[in-house]
Amino acid sequence: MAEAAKFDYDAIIIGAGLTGMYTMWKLRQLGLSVRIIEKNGDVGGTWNMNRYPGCKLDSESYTYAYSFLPDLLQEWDWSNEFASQPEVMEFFSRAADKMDLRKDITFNTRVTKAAFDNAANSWTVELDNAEALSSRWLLTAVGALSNPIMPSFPGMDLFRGESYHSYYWPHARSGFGGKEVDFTGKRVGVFGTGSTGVQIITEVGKTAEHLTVFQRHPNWCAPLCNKPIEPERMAEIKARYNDIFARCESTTSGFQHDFRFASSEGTTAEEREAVFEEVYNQSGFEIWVGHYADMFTSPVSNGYITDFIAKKIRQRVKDPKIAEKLIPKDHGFGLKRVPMESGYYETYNRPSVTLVDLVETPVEEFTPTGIRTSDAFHELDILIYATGFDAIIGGLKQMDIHGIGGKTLKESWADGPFTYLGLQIPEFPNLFTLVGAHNGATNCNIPRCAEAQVNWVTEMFTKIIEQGIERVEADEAKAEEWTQHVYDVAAQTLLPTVTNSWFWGEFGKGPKRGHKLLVYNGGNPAYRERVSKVKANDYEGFVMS
Ligand code: NA7
Repeated sequence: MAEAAKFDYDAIIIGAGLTGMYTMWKLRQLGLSVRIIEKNGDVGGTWNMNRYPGCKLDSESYTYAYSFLPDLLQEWDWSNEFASQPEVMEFFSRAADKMDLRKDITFNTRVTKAAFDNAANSWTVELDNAEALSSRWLLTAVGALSNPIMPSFPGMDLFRGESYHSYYWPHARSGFGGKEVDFTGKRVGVFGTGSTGVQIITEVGKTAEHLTVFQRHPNWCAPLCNKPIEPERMAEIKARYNDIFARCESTTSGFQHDFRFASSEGTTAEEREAVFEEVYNQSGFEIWVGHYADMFTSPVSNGYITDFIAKKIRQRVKDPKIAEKLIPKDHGFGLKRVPMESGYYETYNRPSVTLVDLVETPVEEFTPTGIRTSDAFHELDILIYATGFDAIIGGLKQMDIHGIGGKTLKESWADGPFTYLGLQIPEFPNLFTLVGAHNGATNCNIPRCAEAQVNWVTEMFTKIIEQGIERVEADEAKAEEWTQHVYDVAAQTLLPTVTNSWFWGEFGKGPKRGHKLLVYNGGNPAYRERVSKVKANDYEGFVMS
């Protein structure tokens, strides 16, 4: 496709994380001219940014690797079942070298605006360096968790100690300071007890003079059971990579783990106890997606595993009052992302660790030396915010995106995400939202489902190139049907009973304001089947011209 004369590029990709990198490689192979615009200083997305202490995979390392670089897979030895951030970053950095990607990436540059030209069937993206670039196709690969949020408390700016958000952890390449943060002899405060906070709290608790955890809601956490990968095991993994990836392709969430039983109905308490005990001591997400599938649909079944995990927390935390504060009362196990932990609960047995329940004793104000809650003053040297992200749609919201007739994405999504297969938005032709809202790759072991998605989209590009197609647009009725399907699937589960998690966003105005699900939870095989059918029906629902 030699449209470079008409436009700056055939395709512009936003984001050089795992998805954007692979997309560039695939589109290049089709002969397209491609540029990635990346807001940060290197490739790797999430793994380039989240350099906080304790940051590691909750997916088995070897299931998280790129499957399409066999040489790299064979030369790479994973140190642990669940690799830490530096190792994951190094893997994807080396992958970028192998694919020779960096020469076509504009780093440290944000897309501020993207506008569709209805006459030319093209996109113009404006960058924060005042440059503007045009392309026929625009693909966003901005990440599901790339737009961090900070809380707002009275007097926050007064605090004179060090403050860090987990996402903007200082490191040399990012320009956020390039230093190691030393907690020795320091009084540290942490906000946030999601997956990130749980990893940070466990690690910082080991060295800080004092650690104060400011908890709003506890989460149900379960043991990661990480361990080193010995050379013989690594050799065996290398020999089995194809089988491992095939297994992940077939499972509900793209992990090796999958449900053993459809239902817990008819089981005895002893049988369930034995199953739960086994999966609790097994590594990774087996505890979440490896036993009774109906824990996501039946309150009774969900109650069984919830009670089991509560019992474990009570066993592991010595002070019964602290244990009760760490047990969620507002949702069942697994209905939010389960933080995987390596000694998290035992952290609260250290005399140097204080748990502050912000529901009981809210923050009143920040001062230069610490935080006053309703019942105490906490002196602090360092504050860490593990307060999460404007998830799934935050990366797109950051940009001013205009479709046909100048319609903004904000207008289109005023009442919630509106997409076809999570991949295209009606009235925003030639725009593909990879691993985005309502998309089968977002609630999954990301590299596995992202690769499948990129493969699917680039197969569509083969057709586009062969047939000289200049415009691809989601059919509105099909998008309505898909959006409803996403909600209908969720309505069959217990997921809508817990809307205060990053799976959900708030939309609408006035009395109509409410939570809308941001992810598709029909599972990996169902999504794959759906998109295969769409392809077999000549990309039904994608209007091509
Ligand atoms: P999460 O899972 O969204 O967790 C954010 C945490 O921050 C959560 O415990 C929140 O409590 C807490 N939070 C947010 N705002 C506040 C304020 N104002 N005060 C106190 N506490 C607050 O983000 P993570 O970074 O942990 O994990 C994101 C994903 O990254 C994770 O699921 C993995 O897939 C990787 P809340 O529960 O809202 O009361």
